[in-house]
Amino acid sequence: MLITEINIKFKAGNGGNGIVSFYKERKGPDGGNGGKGGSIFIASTSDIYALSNLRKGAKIKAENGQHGMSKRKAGKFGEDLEVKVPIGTIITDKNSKEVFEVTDKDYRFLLCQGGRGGKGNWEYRSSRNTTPMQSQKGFKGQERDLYINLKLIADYGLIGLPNAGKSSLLKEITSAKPKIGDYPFTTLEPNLGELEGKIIADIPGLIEGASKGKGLGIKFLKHIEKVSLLFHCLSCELKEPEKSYQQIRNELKHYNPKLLKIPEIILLTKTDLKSEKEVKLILKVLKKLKKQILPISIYDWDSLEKLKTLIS
Ligand SMILES: Nc1nc2c(ncn2[C@@H]2O[C@H](COP(=O)(O)OP(=O)(O)OP(=O)(O)O)[C@@H](O)[C@H]2O)c(=O)[nH]1
Ligand SMILES: [Mg+2]
Repeated sequence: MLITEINIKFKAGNGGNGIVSFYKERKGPDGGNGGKGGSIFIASTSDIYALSNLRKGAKIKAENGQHGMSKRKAGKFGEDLEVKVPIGTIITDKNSKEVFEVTDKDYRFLLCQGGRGGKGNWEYRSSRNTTPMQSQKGFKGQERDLYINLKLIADYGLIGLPNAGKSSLLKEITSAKPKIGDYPFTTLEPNLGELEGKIIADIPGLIEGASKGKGLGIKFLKHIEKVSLLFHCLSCELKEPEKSYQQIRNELKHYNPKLLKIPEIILLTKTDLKSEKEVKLILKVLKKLKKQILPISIYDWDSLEKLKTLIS
């Protein structure tokens, strides 16, 4: 499942305590320092599903540093933790109101600083005090209460009537795992997939009257307002493909006439259900629309490859 919003707490590791210890027969202090606690770093990834590795309401903790040891041995450092979040993630510290925006692919920064280790009594030795009984506790690791929000802006949009095969295409060309069903309105929320760094949005099916609230309505069209290319899916099963096409265009127009200006390619889907001759006939009818048309089927590898080249 694609997670785009999560509240979560992060805590860097505490520093280990310094200790009080002496060489045999009290010949001087030898208490070592505590180890530094692990820090938490944020790094970017192009995997838009990365936030699903974080559990809602959980606390992500880096390892604590170990306490110091005798013979001036310092405690082991706690291991740093790297948390990957998708590019486009905005992290807000709910208390300090600091905002971190993960903008590009090589982004890495320190979010929570690990606590310093405390000093062992060896550090407190002096000519006046050769047997210091003092040591220092480790410092607390930095803690943050965060709101993480992923703002995805799709580059491409898949639209069309319910059951046109939009989600099936998204599933074939990206690693997204949308629900597929042989009934209308299988998709209730937009699905997003990624292909070579480009985000493709598959939105719930539109029907005539969607702009008046029919079906699931047009509220999801906001997800495709900024795309650079629309794929309008038209199934070979349609009796009047041209009419169905115009109906959808009409709904787009009602929502925002600017949507009609977005470059568009028609995907004539499910071509495997028809003979070559029948497909040619449909293409002939659709030619009048003067649009680029790609006949496609999830069972036709070549056609899927063609779609991928249109995207990358
Ligand atoms: N034969 C064949 N069936 C397909 C093809 N693509 C999709 N289907 C089937 O068509 C049905 C609808 O597919 P979906 O991908 O869920 O369609 P959708 O456009 O996302 O539908 P909504 O989410 O309801 O708008 C499913 O039963 C799919 O298995 C295809 O290329 N060939
Ligand atoms: Mg769907």
